Amino acid sequence: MIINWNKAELFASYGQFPQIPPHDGRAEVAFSGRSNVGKSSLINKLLNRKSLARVSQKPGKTVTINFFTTGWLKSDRTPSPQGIYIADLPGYGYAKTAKSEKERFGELTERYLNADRAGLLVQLIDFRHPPTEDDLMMLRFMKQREIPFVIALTKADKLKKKQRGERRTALNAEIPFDDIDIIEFSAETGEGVPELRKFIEESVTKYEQT
Ligand SMILES: Nc1nc2c(ncn2[C@@H]2O[C@H](COP(=O)(O)OP(=O)(O)OP(=O)(O)O)[C@@H](O)[C@H]2O)c(=O)[nH]1
Ligand SMILES: [Mg+2]
Repeated sequence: MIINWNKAELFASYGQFPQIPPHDGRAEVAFSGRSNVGKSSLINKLLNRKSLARVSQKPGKTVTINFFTTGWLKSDRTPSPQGIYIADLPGYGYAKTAKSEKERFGELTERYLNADRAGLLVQLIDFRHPPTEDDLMMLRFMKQREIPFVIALTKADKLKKKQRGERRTALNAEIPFDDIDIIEFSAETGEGVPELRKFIEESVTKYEQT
């Protein structure tokens, strides 16, 4: 499917457990990662918008799932049949988040994943650091559920070429699976945007064929 990446709008925000909007069969791609890893920045870059997804000054603040859609029907503002949904999942692993908020995060994300909506999950991992235990838990979950995923290594602009090579080598040992798709990404320079868009388009095409 060819996606019009330049027409995205916020579709809905859901923070109040247990609300998750009904799924209407359009393809959906979810973005997950620890708090501050750059999810909202990546989504904005992908959708060619400056501040569609809120980039937080205070990490760990947003315990909501924000849904975006790429393109509406002009007449009544329902998502167009060619449109896909993008789900910005709440960031995890922020130490200062209150316990009640963490529980709500867990419930919301778990409920979302259990609803089996995402045809693809983009797992964001900070290029500079080894994956956290929570990152690995997400990857194992995707594997176990057979949910297709791709890893986006964020903030690539912050690494020198040599460091990049070192981190890529280290990741091979740190991520306990073979044949993982990895895209190096920077919301600062736009590196990785064409690759990620192409990956999503191909994966949505596969999703439509099943
Ligand atoms: N240099 C650089 N900074 C980035 C990049 N992506 C995000 N940032 C910065 O990292 C911080 C967090 O970015 P967000 O996009 O809000 O991260 P998030 O994962 O959505 O965070 P939560 O919503 O709190 O879970 C912001 O200060 C961004 O400007 C990047 O590719 N390069
Ligand atoms: Mg965010």
